[in-house]
Amino acid sequence: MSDIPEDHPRALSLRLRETIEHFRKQGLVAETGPIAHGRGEAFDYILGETTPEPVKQDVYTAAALLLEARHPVISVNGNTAVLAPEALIELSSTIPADLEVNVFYGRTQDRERKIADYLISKGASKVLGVNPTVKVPRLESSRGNVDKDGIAKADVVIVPLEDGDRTESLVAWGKKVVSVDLNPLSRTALKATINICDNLVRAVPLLTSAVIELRQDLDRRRQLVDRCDNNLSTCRVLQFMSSRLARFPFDQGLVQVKNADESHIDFIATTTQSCVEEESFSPRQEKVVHEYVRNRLNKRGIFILVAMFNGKPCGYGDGEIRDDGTFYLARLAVAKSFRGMGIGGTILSKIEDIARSHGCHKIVLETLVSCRQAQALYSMYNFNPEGLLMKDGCKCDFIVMGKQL
Ligand code: PTJ
Repeated sequence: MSDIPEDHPRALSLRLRETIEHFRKQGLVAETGPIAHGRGEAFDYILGETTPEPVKQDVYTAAALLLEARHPVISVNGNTAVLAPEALIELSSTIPADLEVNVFYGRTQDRERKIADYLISKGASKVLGVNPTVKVPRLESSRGNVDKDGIAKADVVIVPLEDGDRTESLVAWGKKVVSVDLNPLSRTALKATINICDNLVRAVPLLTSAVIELRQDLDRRRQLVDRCDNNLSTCRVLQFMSSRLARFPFDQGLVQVKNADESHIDFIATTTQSCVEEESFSPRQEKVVHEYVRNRLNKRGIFILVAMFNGKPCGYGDGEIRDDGTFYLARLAVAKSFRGMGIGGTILSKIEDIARSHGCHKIVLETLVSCRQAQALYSMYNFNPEGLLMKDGCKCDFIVMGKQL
């Protein structure tokens, strides 16, 4: 294999790729094994190549299922065998659970033997699944061939990195399935009793540690098994992924909020005008033209913040401290093409910091009753509706919202 420098930022990932490719040439990994691996890598990027907190809980649930099992078995395919052989062997002796070769592509005794021999060369004492004699009911593919002393008898099966139909058939056969699949939306992940959405190379050692930790803790084990809910786990991991994606502009330092100056007047006036046109601001706000903004800049007690995306203005917030000690947020607007990225919330948080640091006890604002999007944003930031307002000379109703600081 090639020399990947230790300090290469993606050394582990490159090494795993080379491992997959090396063993593909040897016939242990299926021809399409590298494609499956690449799909996993893509999802691992979204996870941040670490095991997220919600997935750690799923690891414990899986460990509890394995410890409560009468006959647990670890199914091993080509990719799995070469990615984490030692870790799988350790897991198998810790639970304890037999290892069983089970492959989908090009299932010949030669391939089964190669994978089993490889695991034995790495320290496994026994590997099932070579020349299996039992068929999983209603599963025609070669995945359906299982060992009479292994998966056929098992009540819990660990199924890492797999295409979907076997998990469904195993569950229909009355078995519990622990899958390890970085794609939380794969059929395997969705149909499993519990999916561990993590890279196999991280998940297996974590699973071994969890098995050790839970071995004596019968109450916790039973509780984990009772509370096992793969749909909830899927939702939590999807939520983790989507919030990680949503944080991207902020993690990358692409968004900054600063005090507005003369150079932002044009942006503020134009954005305000478009908000009036799309009816998220009231027609009265048409008065927020260049001169009006210029007059507010650098005035004591008035704060105009501008959010910058990659150096370009993308939103603003304009408010003032009132004599009664409240902070009145007169306007908050994000330019159309920058919406939905959390920029409004970022400006709002800065406004809150300013209000607090100036001793204000509350932030108040008015927003059009018809502008549900704005109300949803303010509610998310714990603003509560306080009443309705009819403004002179304007036919629009406003909802007053406030947040105690
Ligand atoms: O050795 P065989 O013949 O049994 O074939 C094995 C593969 C993996 C080629 C076969 O099962 C297959 O084609 O699988 P799929 O349908 O591509 O599904 C593999 C799943 O595993 C995908 O959802 C990937 O995202 C996921 N995956 C890939 N690498 C990892 C992973 N999940 C966890 N850890 C990984 N390292």
